[in-house]
Amino acid sequence: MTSSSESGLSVEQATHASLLDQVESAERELRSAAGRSVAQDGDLVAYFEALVAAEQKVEPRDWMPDAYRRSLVRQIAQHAHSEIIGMQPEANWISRAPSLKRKAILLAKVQDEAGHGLYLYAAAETLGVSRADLVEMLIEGRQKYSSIFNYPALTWADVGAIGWLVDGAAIVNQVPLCRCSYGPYARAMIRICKEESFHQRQGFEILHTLSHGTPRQKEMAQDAVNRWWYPSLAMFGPPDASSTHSSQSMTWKIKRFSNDELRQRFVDMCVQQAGVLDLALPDPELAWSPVRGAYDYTHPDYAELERVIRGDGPCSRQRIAHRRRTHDDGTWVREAAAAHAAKAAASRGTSSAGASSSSARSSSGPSSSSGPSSVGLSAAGAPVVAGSARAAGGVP
Ligand code: BYC
Repeated sequence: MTSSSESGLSVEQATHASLLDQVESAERELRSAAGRSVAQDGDLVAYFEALVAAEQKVEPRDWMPDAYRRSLVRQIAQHAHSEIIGMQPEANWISRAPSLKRKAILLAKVQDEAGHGLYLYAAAETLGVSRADLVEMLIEGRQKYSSIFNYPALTWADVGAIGWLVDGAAIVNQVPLCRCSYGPYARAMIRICKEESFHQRQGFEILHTLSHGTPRQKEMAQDAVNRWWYPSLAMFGPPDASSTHSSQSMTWKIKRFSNDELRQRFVDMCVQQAGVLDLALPDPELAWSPVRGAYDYTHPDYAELERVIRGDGPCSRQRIAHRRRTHDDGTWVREAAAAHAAKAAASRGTSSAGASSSSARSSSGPSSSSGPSSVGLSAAGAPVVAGSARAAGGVP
């Protein structure tokens, strides 16, 4: 007979394998798109539209409409900020993890999130913005990050619920982004999704252990799921009718599915997994609809989402204050890295003037007609060629 633990993980493993299959298929598409089958006849707009229509990737060297560039910078920057701010609720538990093994796993997970932030800032930089400017905009509240990270992680079970629900929602949202029309973002997403799927598994495993432990542990797991369920549903954004960017983003193939489509996908996935966890989802309206072939469910409170997005979430001020403090604490590291880069450039006999003038770079991106050509210094001091796909790492 299969133990409940084995059967629990096998259901989760099946979902994990299917998500990874989708990521791998997106990776194959990316490689074949690198071959480019669209002819360029000089008409830049027509060429851009043909690339997108033919499922080819738009690369930093290509002409692109200003609005496409702006929308990508907006989304990728918000995404990068979310990864970095998202380290806070879980990092809070590193020193209180219940065993050395749990601590090592959580430490690795939080470090992964920092890495995801870096891939994404690098992808944004290929659009002609600098990471330093983006970080500044986050700290000044001029750019957003995901609403979910404004909720507190109150118990160890929250670390499980964050992994299962928050990383689960992130994967459902991000796997389609592996097929985004902008090459550097799609490539970054492939690496991120591969790692993210393990994050979700570790959360599931924490909750499975707790829900099959003592009555007090099970109660703690249920309480965490109760508190994280609706904020996780809200991560997918406002309902389609009030989503300002979806339609244009879908035409440009930045987004592949609407907010409500992805939210539904997430609900359907969680119902099955909650059964295996032997935990209830806190929604009395949850019921299979044979007509729709999906679960009916109660939507999150979108007025609350709006408030949290505006900066009025339970931990909003604390999150930004902490980010500002750590940014200030890191000033000497950035200065040391910049000084080292300048010294290295000088010893190679080249001028370091361009490398130290991050503020001289345009923060609005290069002109859409000429395409990106700026070279600058990232916040970590590494030279960044805005036109280089390599800045976003990975695949051709
Ligand atoms: N929170 O027109 P809409 C992670 C904003 S990190 C805050 O539907 P769009 C992880 C939206 O930006 C998870 N703001 O927008 C890390 C827009 O405002 P602006 C982050 C939200 O772009 C660590 C306005 O509302 N994932 O995975 O079409 C540990 C109207 O919305 C939210 C990503 O960033 C929200 N929940 O769709 C664990 C994925 N929802 O810009 C896990 C990439 C909406 O006009 N991003 N807004 O001022 C996306 O897929 C899309 O940007 C969204 C929103 C689905 C989030």
